[in-house]
Amino acid sequence: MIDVYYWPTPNGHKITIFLEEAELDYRIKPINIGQGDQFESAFLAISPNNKMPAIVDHSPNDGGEPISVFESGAILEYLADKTQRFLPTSDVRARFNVLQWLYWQMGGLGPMLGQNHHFNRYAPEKIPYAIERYVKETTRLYNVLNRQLEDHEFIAGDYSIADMACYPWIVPHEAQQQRLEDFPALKRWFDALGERPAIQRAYKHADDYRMPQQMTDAMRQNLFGQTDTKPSENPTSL
Ligand SMILES: N[C@@H](CCC(=O)N[C@@H](CS)C(=O)NCC(=O)O)C(=O)O
Repeated sequence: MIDVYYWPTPNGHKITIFLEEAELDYRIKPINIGQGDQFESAFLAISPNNKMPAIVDHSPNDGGEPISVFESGAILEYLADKTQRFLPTSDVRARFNVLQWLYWQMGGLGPMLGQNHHFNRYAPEKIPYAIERYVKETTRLYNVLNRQLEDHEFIAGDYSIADMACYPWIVPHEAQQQRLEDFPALKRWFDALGERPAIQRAYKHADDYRMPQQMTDAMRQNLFGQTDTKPSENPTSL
């Protein structure tokens, strides 16, 4: 059994996608990041960076004590190693082809699109320079992915953890001010992945854990207070 510390964000969806694709037994431990659950000490013991997702695998392959992993890229790699699926094991070229795209997602696509979301949707003031910077960077990254997908069915060889890592970040393309029609190969890949039953099952979890549409001040403080303690309970720390 695997416990998944989860909230329905792009990084959270990556993990439920893998677990559904591999049909592993798992249970969701919701971490309501608007409410500040990420600052609870029991969660910090698993995920010291106070961010979800994280997992605890209660039956690791070595038969030993439970293993906990934080950082979505590391979790995907762990699960791929555990199941020997969605990441080549012995072919070094194929393995690192997947890993280079996984780390491209972790170091580029995710953080940059996260800033796009922040300045477009959440920032209390609209800062044109910041919005333009991250929308343009999003477009550049979409073009990188589009070019890769022009002559590849999936991002890196067979369907892999690289696809699982990138897909959830393309789902909110409209909010990121992107038109998928401008990226035909990316659109073809995106539509094909959206048909996968495992991805559809993974996204169903989101229905159970919706954030309210309107962000309250306390939610804002918990999400963007930039402290490592629960800021909504200590507003003077802001
Ligand atoms: N690099 C991390 C990023 C995780 C991340 O940014 N999680 C966000 C939600 S998508 C979070 O937990 N935010 C809560 C906070 O910053 O307090 C990963 O890929 O796991």
